[in-house]
Amino acid sequence: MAVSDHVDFPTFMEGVKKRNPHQPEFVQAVQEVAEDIFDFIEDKEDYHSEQILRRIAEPDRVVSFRVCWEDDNGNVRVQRGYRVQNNNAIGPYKGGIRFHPSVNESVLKFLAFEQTFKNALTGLPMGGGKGGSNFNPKGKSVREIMRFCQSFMTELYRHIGADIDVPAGDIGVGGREIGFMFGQYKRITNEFTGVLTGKGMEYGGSMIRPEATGYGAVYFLANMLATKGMDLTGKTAIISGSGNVATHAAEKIVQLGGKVLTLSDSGGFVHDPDGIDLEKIQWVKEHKTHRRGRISEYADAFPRATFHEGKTPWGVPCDVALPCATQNELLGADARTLVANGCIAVSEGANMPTDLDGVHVFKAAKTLYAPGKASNAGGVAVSGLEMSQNSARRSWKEEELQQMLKDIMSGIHARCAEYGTQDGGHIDYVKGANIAGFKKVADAMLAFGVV
Ligand code: NDP
Ligand code: 2IT
Repeated sequence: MAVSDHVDFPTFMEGVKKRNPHQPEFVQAVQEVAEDIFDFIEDKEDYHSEQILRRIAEPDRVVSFRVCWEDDNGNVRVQRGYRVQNNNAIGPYKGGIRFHPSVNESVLKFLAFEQTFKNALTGLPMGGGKGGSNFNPKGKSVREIMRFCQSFMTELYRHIGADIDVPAGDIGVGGREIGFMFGQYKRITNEFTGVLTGKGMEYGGSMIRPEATGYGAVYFLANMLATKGMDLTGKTAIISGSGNVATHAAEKIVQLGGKVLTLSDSGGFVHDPDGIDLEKIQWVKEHKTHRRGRISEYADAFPRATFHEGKTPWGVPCDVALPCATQNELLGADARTLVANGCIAVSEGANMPTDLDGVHVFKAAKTLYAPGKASNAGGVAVSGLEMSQNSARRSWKEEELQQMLKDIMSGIHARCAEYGTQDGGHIDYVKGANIAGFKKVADAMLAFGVV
């Protein structure tokens, strides 16, 4: 690793670890970026003297608050809520809200850090943020979820705004939760503004926002395959997760002629050798969203499929893989298995699903490997378009938005290629995404001086 005039890479990482004790996910996300950025900034004195990387890796602020609510049995429940505002150098803070028992400060700091580079890559004017709570929506009634969302927003509202910070959905937060939170924001402030994205069509939402992350991850995959003269026709795909991102990624794979073999949830994965076609994907969507079912029940509904309890799908031979569930769900050993099985390309729908060991395996094997900050940016990009539509008080047609999403994903691919193309023509998408995202934010920060 190159040595800078100021600190070398190991010393920088030691500092990050020391300042962020017990925050392994955050340290991991910073390391993945710093590995590429240290080489890039070696001969760029401004970035050193202005301590740009160190400043991006220090959130502007972390807000933590108590969220009390009453369950259906009249018990008082106490959760912790957060909003991490990482960086607003190029636009208002922007990023999702996650409700999951695993949420803590480390997870949200890593997500807000990643979001900063991702949002810069989209080419739209959005800074990076993320929020959420350790609230577990599983097993809760709709009224309980509503009361929780209202209580959460009763504190969050003072930290956000259409030109300040614009949250959206993530794990455990979909259109229904956004509706409850928007309703409470509007009630408290008496303002109808585009303060959240992922809204319903009746009150300022954008067409194709629900589909955008999964579809975008497949468009990015198609862009990567095209560099090798290939497309998705006849390709086998394994996908993890069975939520918003996974089901829409599956849908687009099938529409482009591929065959989806797996989906999963935290209980295990299903393998359907016949392929998970559009009808079966629709069944999964309804089963998971409306019936709040488990993916294991897919194997009862479609008996040629098998359920593999407690397992991830990475051992199933495939041409392409899309991790679309959660962070660190694809480890070094899984990456080695995928490479050994001849997997050509990996497009991350989730945020940081591959651990550092896995990232190094894909880089060394020259796999077509897209990090989430590039390949899953379609969701936040359409959120950015929703913000524009809200500001202009208009809405674009579906076909226009579909084309804009495709163009934005091709633009991100081109930005990655610009900074990630190596001798021999192979594109290191991790390096390309890190440098392109960093450069835009860094140059804006240089313009502002020391703030
Ligand atoms: P959903 O809540 O719709 O679905 C999450 C899926 O991942 C479920 O199948 C869930 O299974 C599974 N999952 C969650 N946590 C775990 C875990 N700890 N171990 C195994 N499986 C898990 O979320 P999304 O589809 O929206 O989000 C999925 C990923 O995509 C996340 O990493 C998110 O940050 C990322 N992302 C989402 C965007 C969006 O627009 N929604 C945009 C960009 C990235 P179970 O039901 O068992 O919990
Ligand atoms: O990780 C992400 O990019 C999201 N959860 C979507 C964020 C957004 O503001 O649409």
